Amino acid sequence: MARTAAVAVAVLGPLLWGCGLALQGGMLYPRESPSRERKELGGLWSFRADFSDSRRQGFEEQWYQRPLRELGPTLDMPVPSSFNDVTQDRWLRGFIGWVWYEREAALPQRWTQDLRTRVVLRIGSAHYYAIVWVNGVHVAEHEGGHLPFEVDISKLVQVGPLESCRITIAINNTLTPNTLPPGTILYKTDTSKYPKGYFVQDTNFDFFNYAGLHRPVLLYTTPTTYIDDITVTTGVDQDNGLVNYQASVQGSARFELAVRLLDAEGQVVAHHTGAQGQLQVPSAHLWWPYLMHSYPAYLYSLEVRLTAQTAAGPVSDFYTLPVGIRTVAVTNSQFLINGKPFYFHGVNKHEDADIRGKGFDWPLLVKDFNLLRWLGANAFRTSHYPYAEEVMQLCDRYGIVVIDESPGVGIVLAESFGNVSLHHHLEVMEELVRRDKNHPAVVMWSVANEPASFLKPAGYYFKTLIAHTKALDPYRPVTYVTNSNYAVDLGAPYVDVICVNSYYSWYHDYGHLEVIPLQLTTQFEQWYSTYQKPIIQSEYGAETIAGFHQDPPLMFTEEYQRRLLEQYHLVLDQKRREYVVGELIWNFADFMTDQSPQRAMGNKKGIFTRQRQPKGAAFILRERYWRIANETKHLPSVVKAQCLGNSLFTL
Ligand code: BDP
Repeated sequence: MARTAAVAVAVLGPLLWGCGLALQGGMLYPRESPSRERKELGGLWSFRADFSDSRRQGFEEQWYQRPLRELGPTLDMPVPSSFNDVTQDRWLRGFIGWVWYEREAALPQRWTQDLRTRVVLRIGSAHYYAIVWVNGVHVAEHEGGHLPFEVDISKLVQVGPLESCRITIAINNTLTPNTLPPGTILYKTDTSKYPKGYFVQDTNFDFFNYAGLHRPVLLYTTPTTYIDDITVTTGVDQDNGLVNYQASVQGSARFELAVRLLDAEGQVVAHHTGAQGQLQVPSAHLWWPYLMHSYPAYLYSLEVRLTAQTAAGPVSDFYTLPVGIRTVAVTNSQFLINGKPFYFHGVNKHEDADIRGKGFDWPLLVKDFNLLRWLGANAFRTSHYPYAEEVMQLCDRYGIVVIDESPGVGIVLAESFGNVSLHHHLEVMEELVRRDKNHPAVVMWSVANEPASFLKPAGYYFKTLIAHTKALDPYRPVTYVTNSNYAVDLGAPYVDVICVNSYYSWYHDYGHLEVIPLQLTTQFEQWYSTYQKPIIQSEYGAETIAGFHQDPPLMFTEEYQRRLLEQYHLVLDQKRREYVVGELIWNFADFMTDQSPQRAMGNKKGIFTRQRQPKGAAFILRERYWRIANETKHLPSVVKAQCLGNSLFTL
């Protein structure tokens, strides 16, 4: 973490503070189609961290102008991955400042010669601030480590015979009071204790600030006149499914759009022409959450076909979007999906694993979804930042309901409630809604986790943020997750659902599990009587080191975690019959944090280890979640039988 170097955020300043890139383009997920190709740029990239005192050597020497290897030593760096844990270098593990990634990409001839082809470079996530050059030309900058950005590079690669291009990406992981999440660089100026220029990155969140190219980087093509964005909202009218769509086109004003909706068997069930319209689906199959229906997660395909006249002749573009027909609504005591009460029984997650840190990894992802289904979990929250788009796609396919959270975690300084921060936060919500609006699995936006919502500016901050998010998407409820006291939470009047985190008999009353029922009951009753809104227990849990055992239970043992859960469940079982609409355990799996005396190699509140092996608590939750699913009476009888027999589920 620390290193004797004057990193000087001030020196990085002009690049870091240039807040506010207007949102451009629709950011449809790059899918192959008869008119679109994609080329993954995963694998080994050249890498160098700028260890110079100013951290500006790379800019001074213009490392983007020539291949990185010609300017000094480089490392092989896998992409996607965090860079922190893949080497043996302790300085790189805790590095703060600019790191440089570079690779050559071979380009198919057609891409460089056919001027009716548009070539786009897309970066799934670069944490935190990124600057991109192609063949030494600056093409993009992006602030924010958890959402994709892209740039049209056609002009740079369609310049005569060219077989490859060099992509250079500089990334800075420094967090400031105005970034999301916020952080502070602390300079340790007492020279009797620290060398000159010593600094550390301070944060107010409980996970390791992994950095690098965390998600796929790829090139894709579209025709020069192309479908730029599609927005779908759905409704239900008796037996009819309603699919409202709106498509936008770039590149030409003279175009026609034809839209078809196909069912899961590939049969056309509705069609329409024009840039917007409503498709009616008689006897529609609704998108139901996992364990709420015998055929959950039913997806239709919306095929959009564009034909346009351009100076170069006719052009066609095709894009297919998965669509789930479902409705979401909130009453003062219920969360409704398709008009039926939905109870969130699930987890909070992190993007976190050995070696790769926050790097996207298919085996890990599929394992996590298999564990969720084994557990009988029907929901998770993307604590504490947006997850990879591929995660959202699997949620759609498996019926796992998502509370989609922004990276607004650790907003506790007064400065982080000011206009600069608010402006950036609004922009991040725009990017998040733009990316995830069409996922049926996403049923609620969470704008923040545990902000200092008792501070005076929090009232205005959350009023503005929530109103803006609702204006972007009137079809989903909005919340933020609080650990404040019900009486002083200045943002609570604006949320649709109260999400409360509490750690009874963990962060206080150590060992006194017997006080949980009283304290939890008081918590729920106070919040409900003040706001009359449905409540989700959005976090609860206990640090547990797998393999530690003690009976009677002591803190950190598997027995303590189990008993603590059971005490919570006593109250949840009463209150879920009233106004509590969900429970999400903290956490799905153990995860890495900064080092501190409170953390033994990371946060150990997982019900699975970091390697995804179950602790005792996983079995308690599994039994509970399947039992609750059974009570909803939607579960098909064959699944019920399996559940009651406690056999293995391979749904
Ligand atoms: C909660 C935070 C979460 C922490 C958790 C904990 O929302 O990020 O990891 O506490 O202390 O308050 O384990």
